[in-house]
Amino acid sequence: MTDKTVLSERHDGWWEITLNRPDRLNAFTGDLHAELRAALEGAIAQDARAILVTGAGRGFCAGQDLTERKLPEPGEKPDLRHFLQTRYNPLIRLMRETRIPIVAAVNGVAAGAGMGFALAADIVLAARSATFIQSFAKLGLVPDAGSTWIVPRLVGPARARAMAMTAEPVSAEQAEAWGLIWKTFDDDKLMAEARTLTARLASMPTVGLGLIKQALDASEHNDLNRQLDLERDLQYQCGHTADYVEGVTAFREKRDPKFRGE
Ligand code: T3D
Repeated sequence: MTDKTVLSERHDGWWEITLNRPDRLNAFTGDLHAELRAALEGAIAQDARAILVTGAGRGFCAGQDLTERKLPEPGEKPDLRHFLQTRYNPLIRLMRETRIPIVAAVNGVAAGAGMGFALAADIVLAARSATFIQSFAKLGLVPDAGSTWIVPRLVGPARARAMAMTAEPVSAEQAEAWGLIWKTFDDDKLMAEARTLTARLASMPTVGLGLIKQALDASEHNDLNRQLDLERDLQYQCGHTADYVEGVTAFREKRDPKFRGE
């Protein structure tokens, strides 16, 4: 038995990071936040070329641990900004700003900030039995962990508003049909599929994948002209990588490329 709230396992070029509070459906505590940030930063610092995040047990992540906070006494005004500023916001920024591709394998319910955490990944896979819940409205809260930004961009304003205001669960298959996530798999196939995908990303041109992240993120606020200029500049950078030369050479030689991530 381990009392670690996050497990981190190194593979060949990629890391698997598992939230490990299964009896609480992997709800976020201060310790879990700290260990998750350390695991992500550690993998990035140790030259991970892809990262897989998932949850232990039957849940992916049930959002903020609702037993962690002391509720305010009458007349007391708690400062919830503090927890977003010091925990959730740095986590989501780290995931979006790193140039390393992140895959989320949503093995069970992803609720509240747990859903925002899942959607901050670049590619989201889910078990058929998983559900996605914007549970905040049931607590008198607004969606956080980036949900008010990413959910409308993925599924459109009508679905985003209904999800946020009703807090109704959305099934994995519905989430896939809406474009909230990439793919759904049978429960017993999810982890094998997620590991195969993450290992494949780790063997691809890492610099190019990172610049794809940069281009797609920038497109959220750029007009076409600025985006065309950005594509030109990023392609210039890609042209200087060994992986570009290897990709074109392998195509011409009709063989599989061997990318080194540089
Ligand atoms: O304060 C701030 O920092 C503000 C920021 C907030 C960010 C947020 O994430 S707010 C949203 C917080 N999360 C939720 O509101 C979800 C609460 N959980 C649920 O609604 C349900 O548990 C689920 C729908 C996720 C799953 O339901 P079900 O029936 O599959 O499981 P369950 O029986 O409810 O949960 C299993 C156990 O996990 C249970 O404990 P028990 O009875 O076996 O001892 C349950 O209490 C515990 N658990 C589930 N979610 C949380 C939790 N314990 C603490 N915090 C949780 N969020």
